[in-house]
Amino acid sequence: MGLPHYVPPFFFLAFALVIQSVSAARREYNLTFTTAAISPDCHSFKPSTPSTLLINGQFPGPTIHAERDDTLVIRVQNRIIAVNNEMVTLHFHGIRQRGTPLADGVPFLTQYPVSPGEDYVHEFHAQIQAGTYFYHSHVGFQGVSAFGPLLIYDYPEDSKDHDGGMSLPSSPFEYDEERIFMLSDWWHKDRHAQEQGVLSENFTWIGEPDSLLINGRTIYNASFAESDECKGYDVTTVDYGKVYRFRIMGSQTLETLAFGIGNHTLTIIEIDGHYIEPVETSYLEVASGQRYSVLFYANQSVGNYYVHTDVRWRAVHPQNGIAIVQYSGATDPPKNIVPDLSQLPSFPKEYPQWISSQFKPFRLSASHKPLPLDITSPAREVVLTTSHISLPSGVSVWAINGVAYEMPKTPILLDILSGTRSTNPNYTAAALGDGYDVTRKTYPIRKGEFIDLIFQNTVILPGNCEAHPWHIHGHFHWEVAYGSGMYDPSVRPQDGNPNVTFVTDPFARDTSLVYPTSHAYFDVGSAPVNETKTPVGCGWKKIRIVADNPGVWMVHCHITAHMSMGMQIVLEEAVEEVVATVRGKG
Ligand SMILES: *[C@@H]1O[C@H](CO)[C@@H](O)[C@H](O)[C@H]1NC(C)=O
Ligand SMILES: *[C@@H]1O[C@H](CO)[C@@H](O)[C@H](O)[C@H]1NC(C)=O
Ligand SMILES: *[C@@H]1O[C@H](CO)[C@@H](O)[C@H](O)[C@H]1NC(C)=O
Ligand SMILES: *[C@@H]1O[C@H](CO)[C@@H](O)[C@H](O)[C@H]1NC(C)=O
Ligand SMILES: *[C@@H]1O[C@H](CO)[C@@H](O)[C@H](O)[C@H]1NC(C)=O
Ligand SMILES: *[C@@H]1O[C@H](CO)[C@@H](O)[C@H](O)[C@H]1NC(C)=O
Ligand SMILES: *[C@@H]1O[C@H](CO)[C@@H](O)[C@H](O)[C@H]1NC(C)=O
Ligand SMILES: *[C@@H]1O[C@H](CO)[C@@H](O)[C@H](O)[C@H]1NC(C)=O
Ligand SMILES: [Cu+2]
Repeated sequence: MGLPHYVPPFFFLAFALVIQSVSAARREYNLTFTTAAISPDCHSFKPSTPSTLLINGQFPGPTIHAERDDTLVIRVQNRIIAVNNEMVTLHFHGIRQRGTPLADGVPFLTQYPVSPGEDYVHEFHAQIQAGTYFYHSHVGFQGVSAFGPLLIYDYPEDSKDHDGGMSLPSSPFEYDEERIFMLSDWWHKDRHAQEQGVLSENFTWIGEPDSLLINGRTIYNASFAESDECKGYDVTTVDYGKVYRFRIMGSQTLETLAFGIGNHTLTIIEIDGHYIEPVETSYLEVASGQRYSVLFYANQSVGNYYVHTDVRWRAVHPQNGIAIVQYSGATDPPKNIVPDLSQLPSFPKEYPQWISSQFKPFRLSASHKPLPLDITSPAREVVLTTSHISLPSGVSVWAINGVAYEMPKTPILLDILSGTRSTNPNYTAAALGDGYDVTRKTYPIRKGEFIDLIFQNTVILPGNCEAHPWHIHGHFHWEVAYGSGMYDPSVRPQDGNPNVTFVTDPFARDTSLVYPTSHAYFDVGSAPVNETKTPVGCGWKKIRIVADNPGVWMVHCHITAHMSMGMQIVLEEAVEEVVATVRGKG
């Protein structure tokens, strides 16, 4: 079982020919929202009203499986019975929705949110995408529990027996079985109160999570574990000698998490739905919205091993992000096991860019282009400078180029389709300015344009700079450059500036973490300082997209509280083609 462990290219090509003849399926799922009072970490806290959202009665929600040529028909059903008439949507995170912007699930952008008793049907095609995705609510703080896995398989054969014993011919890597690890964060606080707090004139931060959950479970305190209600730690079983594809999903709403498994290395093969050249690592960094697939070689002695997740780039560390990988034949650990924290995998701080500089897109051969992009093409740059500011009213916002997002009164996409919104923005004027159209309240982008978005972290001192995971709807993107301090467009690769890294062979993904490169919470040497009230640049990342998907697409920080506080923009893309695109599909 040496590395890299993948099938030779000729095998892959032979397979590619075979799959051409396989016909696509229509896969229907009903995803039904209800509420319950649950305690996934076995703590005595339960919200006073049963406000935790479940999907099909489960937390996390059920796994959606599809092959990439399939059409998914997903009926979202709001069956919440509560006094406050709570509305919902579902977003299919990482799915490009080419030609199907109505299926993207963003409230007041692509649809009205779904009221209790109502349904909304999403219909879309995965097209050339295959990999690890997830779905989550895009309303308020619902995503803390309203989420579940969405897996798109390359080949029809893959999804037949994903939990069984057969060898899966999943391109281009070989493995026996697969397992899911959904990470999330959990508070002993009422979700509605948290949401009101961050939007209030009397700003109250949501606080740091009390627990870190793996597949919706942990034990906050071993003394609570005895109760019948407590499900204990999540246990993943493996057989000695097999190779597994572990899919790790960043379904948490705040933290950037490290993830590791005791006494085992992980070989990364997929990032956000794109294969990379295998990279062996002792741990992963998973920001909110990011996903990884790793190969896991069950080649250690038969026993139980800790799975560990912990907070990165913020100051508070719940000591309970724990689960267990159990080899068949090992003795069951006691339910109320008190973990020896010194035995957990530890996570060094490889500051600031983790090991992403080692990631290269997967190539079948030297000449194979994994993605249709000439990275040397010039692109229009749009700098998105973000800062946390307190308005005179007392409301605290995260603004982008001085503007905090406000939800439109009616969904922009529906206004385009009904003809009540103009479909001829002045692209030239937007491009001459900072990209923002103040009348439309969007960033219009022209069909076919190459756009570089620069996410610029700033801090207004006294304060701390933070890590922000940026997610783009309707697209994947390439991370083409990053650096510390303030972005300087005049710096070129040949300048050898140590503060800037240009990525020569970028990999694609859909959620990129922009690191705080100074004045950060953990950076006790330099924070907080207070010499100025002018924003200070503290890190940036440049990502590239190609405008090939007419629609209206959210670009936002995937930290739910930041997003609620305004850290989102809308790309209004090839708007003159949206009506024909949507009608053409419908
Ligand atoms: C999904 O819900 C619809 C509407 O309630 C119902 O007609 C259909 O039978 C359900 N399908 C499944 C697979 O449960
Ligand atoms: C604002 O918050 C403080 C501290 O939590 C509280 O004492 C005060 O009553 C709140 N004021 C309003 C107007 O809600
Ligand atoms: C766990 O709960 C017990 C009993 O309530 C308490 O004595 C102990 O301090 C708690 N431990 C932690 C780490 O909270
Ligand atoms: C796993 O690693 C820990 C820490 O390095 C070590 O103490 C322990 O003996 C190892 N366990 C096994 C089963 O190899
Ligand atoms: C287990 O597999 C890993 C990954 O392939 C490898 O690095 C390691 O040497 C193997 N260990 C044993 C004991 O075979
Ligand atoms: C679009 O904006 C450009 C630049 O401001 C301006 O020259 C042009 O007249 C505008 N076009 C229309 C149709 O308003
Ligand atoms: C890099 O950043 C440091 C710290 O801000 C600064 O002192 C230095 O001048 C920068 N180097 C270049 C070449 O810009
Ligand atoms: C920043 O402000 C705090 C409180 O006003 C003060 O105690 C501290 O000395 C200041 N730090 C610097 C570096 O000026
Ligand atoms: Cu999202």
